[in-house]
Amino acid sequence: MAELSRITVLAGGIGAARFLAGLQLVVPPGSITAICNVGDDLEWLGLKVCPDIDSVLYTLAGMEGAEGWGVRDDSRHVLDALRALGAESWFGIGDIDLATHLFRTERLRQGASLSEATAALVGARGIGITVIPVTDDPHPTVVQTAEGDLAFQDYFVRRRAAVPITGVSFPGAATATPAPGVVEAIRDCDLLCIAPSNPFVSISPLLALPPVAAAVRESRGQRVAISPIVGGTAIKGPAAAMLAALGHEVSALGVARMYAGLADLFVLDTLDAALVPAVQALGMEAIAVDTMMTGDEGRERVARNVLRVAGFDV
Ligand code: FO1
Repeated sequence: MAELSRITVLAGGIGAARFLAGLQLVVPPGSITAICNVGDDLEWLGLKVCPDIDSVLYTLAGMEGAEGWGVRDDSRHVLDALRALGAESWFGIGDIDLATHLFRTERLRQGASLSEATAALVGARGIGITVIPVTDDPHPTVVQTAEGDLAFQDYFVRRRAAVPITGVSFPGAATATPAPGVVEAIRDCDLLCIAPSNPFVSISPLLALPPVAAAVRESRGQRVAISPIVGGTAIKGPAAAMLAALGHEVSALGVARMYAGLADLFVLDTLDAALVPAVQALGMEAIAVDTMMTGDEGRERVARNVLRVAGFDV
């Protein structure tokens, strides 16, 4: 069995957060680094909101909301008061969640980078995993639709992902540079996981930074991608609809095609075991295991399954 002292996870929001929560139950949290998407970030009434980073932090702290984002049982007094003032209220910020955005924005205003502000939040929440935004620079995801280009949250929350999409782009990718530690964490790990996150709007924004894609290609770690699509549907979010809209097969195989050359092993759900030979034909190993992360038990089981099939003893 290979030695496992450094695990790096390329992470979007909710799916990645659940996978990381499982991992931290199985290996020492200090051995895990999450590289987080910032393409979903938005400015909300002057505050910097980072939904994917926050989903990861709240989940690792055991305080995530029922939908996987925001804070469990949070109140919305501030949002209600803003609505009464006639302010924009389509983005559902809760009162406890608001403290995170105030804290982060104040740190940024004082001159901290996003990765420094994130590290401060990680420390304050007592989280043992290292969480790094992929970049400290602006790197938004733009969704191209029949109605024109939309910022990600404009598409996803304001328009309820109901506008037909024609593409996704990352206009900041040409100038954004990876945050400190990102390239090293990807290149110098024992295991590099591509979390079960949306390939278009969670993982592609990370890979859109050329040094990040190069580090994935050069990583000395075993590279394992976990399918976010099970039985032709997404566990969470618009991944299946995006695969269809952008001309991909709506299946784990459709996702595997996007990761050909970037992963050594593709993990798919037992429900999709029949796709194993087709994934292997893409030039990577493929193994079907239970990938359903229901409850703490499910998250731990999936983490153990992934580590086991990747050849690590846990
Ligand atoms: N998702 C929604 O569907 N509606 C919301 O009002 C909403 C608010 C929100 C506030 C803070 C936060 O961190 C996440 C929030 N999300 C909301 C989730 C978010 O839009 C997406 O889940 C991610 O960006 C996709 O990974």
